[in-house]
Amino acid sequence: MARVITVGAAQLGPIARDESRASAVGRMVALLEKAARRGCDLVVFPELALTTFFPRWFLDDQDQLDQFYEREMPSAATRPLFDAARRHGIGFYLGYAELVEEQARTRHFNTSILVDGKGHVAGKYRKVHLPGHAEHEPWRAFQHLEKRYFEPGNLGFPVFEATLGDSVTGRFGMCICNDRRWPETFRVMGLAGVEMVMLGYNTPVHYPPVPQHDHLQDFHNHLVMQAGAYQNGTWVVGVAKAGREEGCDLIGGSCIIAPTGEIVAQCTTLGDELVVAECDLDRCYELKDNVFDLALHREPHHYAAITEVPPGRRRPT
Ligand code: ING
Repeated sequence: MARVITVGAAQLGPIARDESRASAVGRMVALLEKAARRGCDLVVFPELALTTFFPRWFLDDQDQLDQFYEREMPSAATRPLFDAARRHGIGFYLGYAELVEEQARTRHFNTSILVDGKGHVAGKYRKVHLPGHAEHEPWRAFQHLEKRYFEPGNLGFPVFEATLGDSVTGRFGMCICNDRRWPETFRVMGLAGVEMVMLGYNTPVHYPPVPQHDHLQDFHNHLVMQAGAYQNGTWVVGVAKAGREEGCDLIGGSCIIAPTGEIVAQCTTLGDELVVAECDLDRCYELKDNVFDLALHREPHHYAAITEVPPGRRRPT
């Protein structure tokens, strides 16, 4: 019996700086209801899906900044999304800014969770690769202060067994935005046998350090996700926060990618949009058991350089 789950990529258009969480949640509930009508078992939402992409501004008032983070999940504001998902028996991926007290200090992460069809948090991930910069750089048309507002994730790249839809159990992994540009992200999960990687992204068209690449953003977006899917024999679902958000153009291109690397469904607008595909998790093994049989073909004793930490980049303890 093939293990098929019906997956929805639920792209969001812009979220205004002063837009309430209730509004963003309402938009996601509407997409989830549409996904239910189309028989979805799982819905993937974008990175930082509850607020505008606030790292685009230099904010030095910590209280003002902390307004963009969630202290609990679900909260009163996000409960309607959890309730709608449970009502329909649909699992979902949600990206949000997490503020948490851990090891006796306040920590800030760019986080995603996988919630199963019963409304339980089946897995959590914290963004490892933080792009951008940590100090105000006024030369930029807009800032990208993820290195200031978040710390690198401390959960690694876990792969979770979860049961979705008509009792289909699969191996699910998550990453967030810039993580998708690093092959190590997909390979670590590939080595853990991942069958579907979910990720959200907020990707500006304009990349201030190298503006001559602006026209390549959509190409690079699909290039890295299709490569990650094919080279690890996994489904990949990538979902954008898209459109002109507070004057900053974000790419769309949300899509569902098969383990062969083929895009099987893709959004064509820059607004709230749902695309759906039936994903047969067993198709992963067309790759995992053949061209990318990692146990049979890899030669790890030649790869040590990949995990060496360059001097001066000692991991924080
Ligand atoms: N955004 C962008 C991303 O990695 C970026 C940052 C854009 C990096 C373009 C390099 C090139 O898609 C986030 N949020 O990581």
